Amino acid sequence: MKNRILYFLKEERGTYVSGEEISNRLGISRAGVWKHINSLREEGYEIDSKSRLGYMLIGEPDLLLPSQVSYGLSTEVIGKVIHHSMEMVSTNREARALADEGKPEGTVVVTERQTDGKGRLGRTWLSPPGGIWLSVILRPGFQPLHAPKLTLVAAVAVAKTLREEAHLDTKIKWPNDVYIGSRKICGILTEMSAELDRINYVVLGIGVNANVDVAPFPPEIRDRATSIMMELGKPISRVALLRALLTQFERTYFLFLREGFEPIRQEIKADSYTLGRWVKVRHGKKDIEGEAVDIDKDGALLVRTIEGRMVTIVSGDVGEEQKTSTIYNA
Ligand code: BT5
Repeated sequence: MKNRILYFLKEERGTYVSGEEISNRLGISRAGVWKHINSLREEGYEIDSKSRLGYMLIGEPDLLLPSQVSYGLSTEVIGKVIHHSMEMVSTNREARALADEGKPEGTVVVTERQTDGKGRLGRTWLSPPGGIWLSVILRPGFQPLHAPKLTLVAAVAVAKTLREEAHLDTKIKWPNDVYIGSRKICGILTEMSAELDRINYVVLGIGVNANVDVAPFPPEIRDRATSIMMELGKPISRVALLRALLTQFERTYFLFLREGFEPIRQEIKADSYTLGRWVKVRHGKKDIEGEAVDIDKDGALLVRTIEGRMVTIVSGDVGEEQKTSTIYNA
């Protein structure tokens, strides 16, 4: 009901709406209207009230509140239910707990800051206020071995969203990052609960440095990180961006479910940061060095080594290497 009152005020923005009109339109008591208006004010909405005129929405909080994000969101599955709180340890952790309780596909968890945001392999993801830190619960019907492709599906969706909404020249760094130039603007962490031949759920965690200042980050991270605000020189509407991201993610996810990985693969190849570069990848216990030449039909990275051997990298960290001319000519 609270959201219906909010949406009513949004539609009538710029004019006062009487308590009586709201109560008639939505079928609740005047006291009920007043109670919900106060609760909206507590969330940070500025609602003016004038004794004979009624209520007018004059300011909205810059928070990723479900009431804000859901307004005008036209997805079918993704983000139909959004869990939000001002602070979480990690949205992936929260989403896994919700998925264990049986929450459906498309459930989104989002927060303003994480106190222990997770990267891959136990690494830390710095998550101050201003970013978009979210996780999506997915329950795909395919075999667990296909799950890693979802990281790439998400990367395509993020890259496209930042290109369309913020006009940034995004590139996908295999397997889980989105870059602007040589700096990371987004990282993705995919976690799964599965049996041998069946996925229980996948939690897809996406961290986008939206209105984040990376200056306070430790130098080794700061020098390789950027944010939308830093690229544009001004903050962006995080609510609009999250809405666009959920919409784009659903489109890309549905495309993947319908047509398989090939269209996703083509998008990654077209916007790849990694392909064509000289890379060093940890492969089992060894480091493989060579040129990243292709993404295969399963989303794996193909690296051609100095000896001309083709190595398929299924997962791992890709570091860039300076290709020295002596090695190259050897
Ligand atoms: C990732 O790991 O890039 C996955 C990050 C996923 C974060 C999201 S936020 C919502 C959801 N909930 C979570 O708890 N996590 C997910 P990885 O490829 O391992 O990269 C981690 C490395 O990125 C760190 O070791 C730092 O070097 C760097 N890093 C940390 N915070 C960063 C930031 N905010 N921006 C850019 N780089 C960062």
